[in-house]
Amino acid sequence: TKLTGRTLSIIGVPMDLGASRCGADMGPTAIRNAGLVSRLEQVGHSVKDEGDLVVKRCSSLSVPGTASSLRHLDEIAAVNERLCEAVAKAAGDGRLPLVLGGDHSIAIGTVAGMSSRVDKLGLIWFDAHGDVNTAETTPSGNIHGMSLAVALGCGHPRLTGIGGKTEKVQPEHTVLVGARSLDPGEREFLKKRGILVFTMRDIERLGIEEVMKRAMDRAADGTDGLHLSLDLDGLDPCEAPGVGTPVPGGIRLRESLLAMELLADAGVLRSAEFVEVNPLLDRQNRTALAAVELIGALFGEKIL
Ligand code: 6HN
Ligand code: MN
Ligand code: MN
Ligand code: MN
Repeated sequence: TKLTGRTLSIIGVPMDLGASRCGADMGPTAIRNAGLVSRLEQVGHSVKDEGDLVVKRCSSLSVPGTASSLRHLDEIAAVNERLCEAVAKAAGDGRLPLVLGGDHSIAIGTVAGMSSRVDKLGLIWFDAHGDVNTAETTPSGNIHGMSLAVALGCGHPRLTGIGGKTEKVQPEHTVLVGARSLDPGEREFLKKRGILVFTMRDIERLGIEEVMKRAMDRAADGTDGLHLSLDLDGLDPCEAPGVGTPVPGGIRLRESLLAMELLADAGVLRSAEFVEVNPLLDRQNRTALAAVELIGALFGEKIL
């Protein structure tokens, strides 16, 4: 899968129901406004912008979240069903799906759609968080903190039932990069399944190049290519402040750009999503601009 001259399908998912703070629903607009399509066309890709999925507005974002209650389950399941179909259609037609979020609950639909088209899908989850909570472990009831668990086949049946098989990706082909905020139940989940996790400490000690090499070894070896699910809160909040759950001490923009370039060079990418851009919390559209820089690098932009 060479990355120049591809046809990309951009699919926006203006959803913030999976998060506790409002505003990630404006992420796709902010990322497009930061110049996304022209950047991709300059690299030589042809771009089909499929627009945004329709997401119901919810006036009651304050629906309380408690352990074992999943906030906005019905609407999030419905949106992800449609996203799954849109992604599967794009990939089935030979286009590379590029999904714009929206909160991270949309990874449920993206991964489901890709796993219906790709026999063995690898997964790199770039995030400050683990997103492997379930109804039993969630501290918030927010589904954006559960989407990786769902992709691995664990969670509410309304969510794991989307798309064909329950387990969309295997734990041995799943890698977390940038982790620095894991809930107690998430640590247990990750350890029990032997999921490879590169914490900030690992990135600091090994360097992002070595981390990405090892991550790709796991996610791309013995698979038919990989999906990149990139949560902008994986970056340091000083460079990507427009996110709902910022955690200090993150990956620098320049390191993230190198990570994207290494993925581009490896030629193993089948799909990507950029999530959690929240323009209401951003400064000067910085986070959306960072997303566009990262997408440019991921799709083969070269400095020289
Ligand atoms: N994200 N672990 C926390 C929770 O509520 O489950 C935070 C989740 C953040 C999710 O940023 O995609
Ligand atoms: Mn809202
Ligand atoms: Mn996160
Ligand atoms: Mn996330």
